[in-house]
Amino acid sequence: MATNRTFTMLKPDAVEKGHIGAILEKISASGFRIVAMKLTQMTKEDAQTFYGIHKERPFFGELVEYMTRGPIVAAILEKDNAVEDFRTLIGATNPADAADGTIRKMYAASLGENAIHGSDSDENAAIEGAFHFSGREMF
Ligand code: DAT
Ligand code: MG
Repeated sequence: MATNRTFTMLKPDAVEKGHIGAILEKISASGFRIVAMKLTQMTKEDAQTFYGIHKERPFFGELVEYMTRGPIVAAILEKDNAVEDFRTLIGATNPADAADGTIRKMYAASLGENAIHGSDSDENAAIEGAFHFSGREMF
């Protein structure tokens, strides 16, 4: 995958609250092109694998429960400097620390339920995108 791509998930809380449209509008208005997208639900095994880096953390069980409790929107996005610019757009992990106008500030309830994922490096963007999509699902 090219390094001008990132991977995102609109997490179960954002989908439950009906924020898909508003969040996608903000992503598009910020200059990201949607390369791949689907409504899907992660299994426990999917979430354990996806968040494997956090498996020793005390919140891991809660994180897996949350991420599997309902549908998510998974997407690959393209823009110059995609990874960094998207992390800026979503804001800090804890919405209490997120800047005004960021997606987490606007739509996230708490640190544990923070509405949206954004890859933290080009390498992880490629791994995470490939976890959810095959080559022929990417446009
Ligand atoms: P980010 O999603 O900003 O990359 P991360 O990779 O450190 O943050 O953590 C992944 C997710 O795990 C995060 O979006 C929410 C949850 N999480 C992180 N730290 C947490 C904590 N201290 N308590 C509860 N959930 C936490
Ligand atoms: Mg992370």
